[in-house]
Amino acid sequence: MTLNAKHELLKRLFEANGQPVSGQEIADAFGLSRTAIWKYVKELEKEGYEIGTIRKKGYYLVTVPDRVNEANVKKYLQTNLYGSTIHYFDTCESTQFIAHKEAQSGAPDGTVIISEEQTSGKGRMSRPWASAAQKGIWMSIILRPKLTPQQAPQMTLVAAVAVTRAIQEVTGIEPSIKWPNDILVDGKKVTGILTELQADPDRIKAVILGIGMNVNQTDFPSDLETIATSLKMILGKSVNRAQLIAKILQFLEQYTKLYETEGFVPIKLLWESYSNTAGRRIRAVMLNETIEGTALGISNDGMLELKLDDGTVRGIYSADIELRK
Ligand code: BT5
Repeated sequence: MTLNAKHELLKRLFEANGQPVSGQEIADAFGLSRTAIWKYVKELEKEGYEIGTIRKKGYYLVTVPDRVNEANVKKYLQTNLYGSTIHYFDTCESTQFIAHKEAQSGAPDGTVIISEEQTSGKGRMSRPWASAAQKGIWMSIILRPKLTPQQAPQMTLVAAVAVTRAIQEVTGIEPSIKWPNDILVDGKKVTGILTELQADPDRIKAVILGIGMNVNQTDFPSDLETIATSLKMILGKSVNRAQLIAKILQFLEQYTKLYETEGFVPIKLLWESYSNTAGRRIRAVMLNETIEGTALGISNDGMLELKLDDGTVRGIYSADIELRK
């Protein structure tokens, strides 16, 4: 990944661990004036970095803001493509809305929209999604996978596996996946995934993958108290959101590629190893019916297979699942 002068400045400030960094050296390396570098320093200050100056020596980093802006995320990013373009907002209605618009105007594969806060975050079927400022990861990723529209719903499961792996790697917490789009810890929801599609009948134009992760909340609105949790509430300490975002993007890129090249079976195996659904008695609430039975697992095309009490097996594409005792 090539860094521009601003990212290089930030990188050097981080690496210098509080020691001064020469603005002149960066200016020379990028063929810019010292004033141009000074303008980047001012931009970084606006983004919440506190930067000191020592005459003739340069700039040094005083404090880093807890922000999931482009520079902070890119510090941790280890992908080939995903996250190369990041659009960052302090606040917005929903990153999904922005991602849809960006996708329509031709945003490249792997473009990421991140916001510190959403005022109208949404779940499936336009349910509200609580997105407190600076406490979580509220992001949408524009993907242009080499898949058919029929294969697109399985991207939810690809994303669920990527998110689970990322949480494990960054925090050591072992979440479980509840089909199709919930990531749970101790039975409470820590992440929800929303997969939306722009497609022709035979061709995906874009998958808009929304990921909402509760990271550093210490409380929730009363209607969510019993069903939601955050990584901080589990660990007892704050988690670096930028690092988590970078890890999610890394696993998402890896598993999307795996799905494109090897099909759904390897994803299904990974998914089943993290799932808490298979083998459980569940109630599946769908738009026009509710059925109960034992979850057998998922089929090779991502359907949840449910064995009803009369022995028949039903495949379910989309439902709300209640895990029974
Ligand atoms: C989901 O829907 O779980 C998908 C959530 C996707 C949110 C992301 S954030 C970035 C992107 N931009 C958006 O606007 N959306 C995506 P669903 O399975 O329908 O779950 C919604 C239900 O979860 C709500 O009806 C609440 O009961 C509950 N809920 C709302 N906010 C929550 C939160 N922060 N944590 C846990 N549960 C929540």
